[in-house]
Amino acid sequence: GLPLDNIQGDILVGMKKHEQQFLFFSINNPKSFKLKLRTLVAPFITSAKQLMNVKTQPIVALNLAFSQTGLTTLNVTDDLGDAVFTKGQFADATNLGDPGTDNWKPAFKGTSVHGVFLMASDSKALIDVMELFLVGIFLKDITVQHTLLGNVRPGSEAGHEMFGWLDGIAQPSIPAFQAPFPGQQVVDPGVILVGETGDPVTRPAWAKDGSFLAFRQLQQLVPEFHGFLNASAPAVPGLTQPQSADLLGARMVGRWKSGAPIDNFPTADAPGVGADPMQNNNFNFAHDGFDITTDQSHCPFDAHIRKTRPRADLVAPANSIMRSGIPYGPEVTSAELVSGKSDPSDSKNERGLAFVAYQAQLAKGFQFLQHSWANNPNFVFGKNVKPGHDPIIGANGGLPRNMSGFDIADTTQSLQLPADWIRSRGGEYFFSPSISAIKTVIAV
Ligand code: N7H
Repeated sequence: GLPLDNIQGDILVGMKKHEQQFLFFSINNPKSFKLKLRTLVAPFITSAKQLMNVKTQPIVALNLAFSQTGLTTLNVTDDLGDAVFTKGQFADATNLGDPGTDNWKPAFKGTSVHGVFLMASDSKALIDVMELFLVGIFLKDITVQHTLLGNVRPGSEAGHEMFGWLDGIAQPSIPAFQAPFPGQQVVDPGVILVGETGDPVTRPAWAKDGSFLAFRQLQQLVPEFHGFLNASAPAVPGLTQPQSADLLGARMVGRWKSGAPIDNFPTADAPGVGADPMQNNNFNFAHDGFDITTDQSHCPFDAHIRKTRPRADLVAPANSIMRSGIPYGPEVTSAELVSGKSDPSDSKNERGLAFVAYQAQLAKGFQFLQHSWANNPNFVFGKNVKPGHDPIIGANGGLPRNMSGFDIADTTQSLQLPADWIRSRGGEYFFSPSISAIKTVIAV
C-alpha cells in the first residue's frame, strides 16, 4: 500500500470543503522560515489518510507546495528531474497557448512566487483563523504575493463549475489506493506520485511520494459562453431552442450538465447517471456497429473529456492527472445576465476555476494535456475529419478556434469558436512534497 499518512491530502483525496484559500507567498528569510515551518506549521499539514475519514479530518485542512525558485531559496538544490517545473510556468505561457501574459496576475509574472499554502474548511471564518496563524507566525519571513478564495457554488449548483457542469467525476484510479469504478482509468501510482512504481525518472530519495502541482487561475466568461450556445446551436428537430443550446454545450464538454456522459446518452440528459460512480465513467467512445474513426454521433472527437482522456481512441496513454480544483468568484450578477457580458470594470466580479492538477511528470500531465491534446486541432489523430480544438480549454494563442462534430445532424461540419471563454490569469508549477520531506529535508 501507499504511505497515506505521509502523502499530502490534496493529491489523492482532495480537500472537498466548501471554502478553499490559496495563499501564494515568497520567502524573505529562509533560515527563520525553516525553523517555524519545522516546529510550528508542519504538524498541521494534512495527510491523505486524515482526509479519507470525516472523523479524522481537521477543521481546517492545510497543504503546502513549493516552486523551483522556492526550493532554491531554501537551499534545496537537488534536481527534481522535471524540466517544466524547473523553468516555471511563466516561461511556459506561450507553449500553453496563452495569448501572451498581459492577462496574467502580476504575482505570476516571473518566478517570484516561492510557495503556496492550501487551506480548506467548511467555514471561511476558520480559514481566516488559519491564515492569521500562518501570517502571524511567519511575519516578515514571507510576503503574500497573491491569494485566491475558492468556494463551492450555492444550492443545487454545489459541485458544479461556473458554466454549470458537475465536476470532479473522472479521476484516474490507483488500485493500490482505491479500486476502480467501471470505466475509470487505471494508472500506476508513479503516474501521480514521484518515486512510486511506474515513475521512470531518477529523483532524489526524499522526493518520493511528492507530486507536481500545476496551478492555473482560469477565468470563465460565463454569460458570453451561454450567449454563444444560444446564438450558435443548430436547430434540432423535436428540440426547443434552449434544448438545442443545452445539446451543443453537452457536445462541447462530452457530458450533460448533470454529468451524464453523452457517449451513452447522446440526445437527452439521463438524470441520476452523472452522480452515480457505477455509471458515470462507463463508456469509451467505441460502439458496436460504428466506426470509431468516423463516428461523432455519440460524442464529438474534440469534446473536452475526449480531448483530455481519449479512452478507446488511444491505446493505454499514461497521460493522466489528478484534478483538485474549485470554482472561485461570485455567481453571475443580474446586470451581467442582462448585458450578456462579464463585467470587466470590477475585478471582484471575476469568476472561474482555481485549477489544480497533480502528476509525477508535468510534461506528461497538465502540460501535455493542454499543449499536445486540447490545443492541437489535429488530435485525436486518424479521424475522417480534423477534430478541432477542445472547445472548453483549447487555446490558439488568442486566435479563433474550430470545433468539429458540433452538429449531430451533420458531423462533417465545423464551427468557428471565439478565441476563448476561459481566460488564463496565469499560474505556477509547484512540488507538493511528502510530509516527512518537509520535516526532514526542506525545513532543515
Ligand atoms: Fe476539465 N468544464 O466545466 O467544462 N472538465 N475543465 N480540464 N477535465 C472535466 O469528469 C472544465 C481543465 C480535464 O477522464 C469535466 O469531472 C472547466 C484543464 C480532464 O473523462 C468538466 C475548466 C485540464 C478531465 C470540465 C477545465 C482539464 C476533465 C467533466 C476550466 C487539463 C477528465 C467532469 C475553467 C489541461 C476527463 C469530470 C476524463 C473533466 C470542465 C479545465 C482536464 C465539466 C470549466 C486546464 C483530464
